[in-house]
Amino acid sequence: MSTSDLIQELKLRGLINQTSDEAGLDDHLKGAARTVYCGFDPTAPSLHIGNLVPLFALRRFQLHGHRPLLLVGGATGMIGDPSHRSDERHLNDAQTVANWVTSIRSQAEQFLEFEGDAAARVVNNLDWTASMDVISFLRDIGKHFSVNAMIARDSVRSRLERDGDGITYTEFSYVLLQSMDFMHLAKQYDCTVQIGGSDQWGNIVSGMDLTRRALGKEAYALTVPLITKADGTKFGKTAGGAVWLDPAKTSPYSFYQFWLNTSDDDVVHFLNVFTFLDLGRIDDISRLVKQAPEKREGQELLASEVTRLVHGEESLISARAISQALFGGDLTSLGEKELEQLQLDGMDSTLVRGAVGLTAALAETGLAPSRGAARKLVQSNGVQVNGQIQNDIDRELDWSDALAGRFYLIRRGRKNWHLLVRENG
Ligand code: 629
Repeated sequence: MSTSDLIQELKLRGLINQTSDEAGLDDHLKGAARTVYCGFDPTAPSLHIGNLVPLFALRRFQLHGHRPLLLVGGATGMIGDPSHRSDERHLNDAQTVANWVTSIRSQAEQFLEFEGDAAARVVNNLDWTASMDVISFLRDIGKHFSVNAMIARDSVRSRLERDGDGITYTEFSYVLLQSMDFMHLAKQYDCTVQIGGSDQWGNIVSGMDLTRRALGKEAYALTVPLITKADGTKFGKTAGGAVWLDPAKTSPYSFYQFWLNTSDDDVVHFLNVFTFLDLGRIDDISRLVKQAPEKREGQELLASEVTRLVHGEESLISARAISQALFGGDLTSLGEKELEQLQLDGMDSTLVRGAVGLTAALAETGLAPSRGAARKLVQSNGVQVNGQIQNDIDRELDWSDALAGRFYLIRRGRKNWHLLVRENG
């Protein structure tokens, strides 16, 4: 463990977007083990892969001997951060926010160590914000903020200039709460560094200024870049929407597939940002990617590393098993848990009550345009059920030979899949 070369490593990995004072921060981090924090607001029941960038950065600080504070925004989640949002957020009720605090906290915790010299700690800003009275807030915090400077900030200005609903006083006040957090953590835990995504720069710098002014304490800001793809399309989105960390929202199989589908132009960048492989290893891989991109070794390594970090070794093994079974392997090797992952988000699926004829199923699921076309497909050996070619147009799917008793994997041609799932009752 060393506190010495963190900034250098972050730079080489492409993980620094902005710092408040790079040389000063570098000296500061080399001088001693420091306390660093990053905040996550409970705006959904799960984190998504975009959140991994600052979260993994927090872990990198810890691996270099610094103490991470993981902040969950029980208070800020009740208000709504206007940063880089074009419209006002919907306010969630207190119970919803509290539930999301719990789930986000337990997701994020797994990436940090809670024992040893650099033990992490989880904090919730509701603990010091809920008890604050409005007069103290306006006098002690508000007096350090210039409205003139606040309305000049991008996140506020864009909402003031745009036609539409503008911005409410609620969201306008958000930056004061996040700034108060930095000050509180500086006082309470001697926290001197806040990190976050590049969209958090304004909030972080405001907290840094407040901490300096109110406590006379030096503080530092570091942001990681928003991840972009080489082809300019948005990172982290699939046809099904965001890629979530919660396996009940994005299955480990589609999570694994998401990373496996990374382009050759992005794969080395993503290995740097989303894995803890050392830079020498990533260099070796980058040569392989250049020499033999068709082997997709970079993608395989990326998908395996990130899936293992987020879902664990067992889920990685089953994600690989599903992939192999679908791309040429034995479908009967798939167990119920794996088939349920496919049902969740691995392929189109339909719930079926009772027995159904194969040709009817083909037409109803859209695998064939009509019953007639379905019959022709079956007769020409174009259809497989659970990996077996079916050429009997009278084939009944009666669940007697279904996988795990309730799944039929239907395949038309090479690439078109549909899952029939038996409906109970
Ligand atoms: C109180 C709240 C603090 C410090 C931070 C916060 C949360 C912060 C925020 N962050 C985003 C989020 O929670 O809204 N105001 O969704 C999110 N962040 C991770 C990255 C991000 C950012 O958690 O920084 O850029 C996106 O991945 O949007 O005292």
